[in-house]
Amino acid sequence: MTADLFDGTADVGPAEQAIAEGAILLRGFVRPFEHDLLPALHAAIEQSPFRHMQTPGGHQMSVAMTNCGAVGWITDRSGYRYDATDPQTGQAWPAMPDVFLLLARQAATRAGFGGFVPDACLINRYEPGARMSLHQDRDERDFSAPIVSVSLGLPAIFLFGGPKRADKPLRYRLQHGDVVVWGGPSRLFFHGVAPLADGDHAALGRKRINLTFRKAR
Ligand code: MD3
Ligand code: FE
Repeated sequence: MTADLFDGTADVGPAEQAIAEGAILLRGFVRPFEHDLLPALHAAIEQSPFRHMQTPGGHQMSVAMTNCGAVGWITDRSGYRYDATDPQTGQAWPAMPDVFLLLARQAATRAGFGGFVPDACLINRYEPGARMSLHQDRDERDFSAPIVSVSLGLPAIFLFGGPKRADKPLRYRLQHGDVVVWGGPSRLFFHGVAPLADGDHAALGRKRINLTFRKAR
C-alpha cells in the first residue's frame, strides 16, 4: 500500500527544505537508521545518565542532558565548556556509536558539508513543559563545521531567529525522525525550543530527545 492522505503517512511538504542560508531541514532522514539508533541511544544513556545541569547563573535547566563522543558539553556554576570526563560518573563519556556517526555524516554531506567528523554529541531530553531559551552555540572552536540535529519522540516547536538576539524567531515543528543541518551563516543564529506539549510517542513515550552533533575541538 502506498503512503497517502487516508492512512496518515502522506508527506506534508517537501522532504528537504532550506530554512536559511546554510540550514536545511531533512524530514524523516532518520528512518533508515532508526532500528540501530534507538538501542545505541539507550546504551549510551545507561552509561552516562541524563541529569539537569546548573547554569552559571545558578538555575537548573528544565532540559535533562548527557553526551557521547570524545568530549561532552557541560554547564555548571563555573561556566559552559566541553570536557572529556563526565563529571557525574568521573569516567569518559560513552563512545560515539557508529550509527550516530554515520547518520550525522550522511546528513551533513546531503547539506553540502562533506567531511564532517563530529567529536561530540549532546543528548537533550525534554519532558512536557521543558524548554530551551534563545541562545547561540559558541563553545566550539571551529564555526566552519556545521551542527547536525536529530529530533526523536514528541514533536516540538523549534524557534529559529537570526544573528541578533532581537531578531524575531520563525517557528518550525520538528517531528520524530527529522534532521536539520545548521552550517554557513545560520551556524551562529539564535535558536531555542518552546515548552514541550504533553503527548505520548509510540517509541519514546512522554518525551522528546534531541541529538546535536558538533565538532567541538
Ligand atoms: C541552530 N538544542 O543543544 S536543536 C542545543 O532541540 C540546542 O534540543 C535544541 O539548541 C534542541 O544547543 C535545538 C537545533 C539546533 C541546534 C544547534 C544549532 C539549531 C541550531 C546551532 C546553530 C544554529
Ligand atoms: Fe543550541
